[in-house]
Formats: sequence, C-alpha cells, structure tokens
Amino acid sequence: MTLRPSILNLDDSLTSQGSLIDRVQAAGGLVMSDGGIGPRLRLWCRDPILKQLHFRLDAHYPISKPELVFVGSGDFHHVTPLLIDRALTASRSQATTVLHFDNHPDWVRFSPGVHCGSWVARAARITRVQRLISVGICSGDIGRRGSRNGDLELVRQGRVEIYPYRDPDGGSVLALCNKLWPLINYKSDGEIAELLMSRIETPDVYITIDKDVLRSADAVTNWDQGGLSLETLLSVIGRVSRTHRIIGADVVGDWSPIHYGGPWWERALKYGEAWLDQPHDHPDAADAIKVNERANLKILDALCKTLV
Ligand SMILES: [Mn+2]
Repeated sequence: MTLRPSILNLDDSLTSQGSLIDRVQAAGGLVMSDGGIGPRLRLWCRDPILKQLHFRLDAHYPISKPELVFVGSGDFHHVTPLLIDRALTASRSQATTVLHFDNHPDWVRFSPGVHCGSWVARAARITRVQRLISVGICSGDIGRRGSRNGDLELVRQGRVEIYPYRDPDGGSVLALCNKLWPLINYKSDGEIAELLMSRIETPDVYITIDKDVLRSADAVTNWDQGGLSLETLLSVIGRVSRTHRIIGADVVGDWSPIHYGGPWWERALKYGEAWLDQPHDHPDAADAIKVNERANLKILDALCKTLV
C-alpha cells in the first residue's frame, strides 16, 4: 500500500517548499486550497468552521486513494479527525489504529469546538478507531501537574496509550492512570518499533506526525520540541508500513508566522493564549523552510513508495 501525497494549504508554510510541491505534483497529488478559512481555523475553532473545511475538501477534492496530507503548522493539528474520517471512508477500513507522533498529548478538554491540543479525544472516540497510540512526548502536559488538565478517561478506557520520549518529572518510567509507561529514549530504533508493533492490534493503521516530536536539528515548529531524531521516526514508520495497511497519514509542524482570523475578541484570545503557551523566539524563515522541507521529503519517501 502506498499513499498519494497532497498539500492542504492553510498557512502558506508549504507553498514555499518548492521541491515538496514538485514531488507532490509529480505523484499526481493535489495542492488543496482552504478557501481562506485557515486563519480562522488556527489554534482552535468552533465546529461550524471545521465542518466548512470538511465539506469543502469532500466537494472539491474527493478522496479516491489513501493520502499523505501535509497540513502546515502544528496549530492546525485539529484537522486530523476529519482526515481520519476521509481515510476510513476511502479505505473502507473496519478498525484502525492511530499512530500519533507528537511532543504533546493533545488531549486537553476544550469546548465548545476543537483545539490543536484537544483533537485526540475526538479521534480516539471515532467508532472505527480501535486505539490511539501517542509516541515521543516530553512536554510537561503528561507530568504530575500537567496531566490533570487532560482527558484521562481516554487512558483509563484503553483508547489512548502513551509511550513518552522522557518523563517530564525525571522518572525512568511514566506513572499515569495506575500504569507504568516505558520511555523510548532508552530504547533502540528496533526496540521502539517492536514495542509499538506489539500494541497495534489492527491490520490498518493511520499515522499522524507533529514534527514538534523531533529534536530542533530536524524540525523548526511553532511549539516546544521533543528529542526524537528524524532517523528514528523514519525507521519506525518504515517498520510499521512493511506489515500493516497504512490507510492514510498527515504531517503538521511546519513553522509559520502566526496570523489569526475571525472577530477581534477571538483573535485577542488566541494571541493571549499563544503568548502564554508558545515559545517567543522567532526562527529564521528561510532556515525553517529548509529544515522542514528536508524532513517532509524524507517522510514522503518513507510513505509514498512507487506503486507495485
Ligand atoms: Mn500536535
């Protein structure tokens, strides 16, 4: 099974990656336009905005083949549930595992609407999603203090499993919901792959990658980053795709300058929140494009092999 690469342009972070655009178009993939709602969608949005995007994609870009969608900044990770929905429809999968690479658990409770830090609750509760496995987290959101803000019911019910990169409280395992979760920074690439393979119980897998899971040499993002190397990420997804049907994938975590849309109070709330939660340093834009395009091309190579 191979995926067709495509681009969902929400913030112009990908349109300046010329080689990526060339590869997408050479593979028959699409550059999907958002109709201008990207800034409104950024960080969080109400459901009607997300539905508008879903209708637009289905109307203008109906899915005919499993897709690898490059989405732009991690501030848009909440589009993943709708991409999973499209992938389930296109593949007619009955049960799939979502393999989620991220520096954050994206499991906060948020209402009304959906947040780039809350989408996991939706994805893990999709009927045909059997389990969501989050890999590579370092952020304090999973620590003793931070995890109180999470929707831990997901973990207790076994819908979400967590394999952190390291324990933010400095332990040698992560203690969460009466379970001990092993850390992956102590493991070889092969051991990480085998651990994840032992937790994937469906033949079908959907992969979502937030490049903030990667160390700073391998990605430049709008968020605090983890410690995983691109090499390890590629080795693990390569291993999984050898034995499982990948029904779809998406990639976020391309740095872009923040620009919000919508009414003034919504923009004010978002600027305030971003100021509190996101790093303040402004990376060099040309450098960000170079580093991120390299990672995107390698992910594309790993998931979009030539058709056999
Ligand atoms: Mn994320």
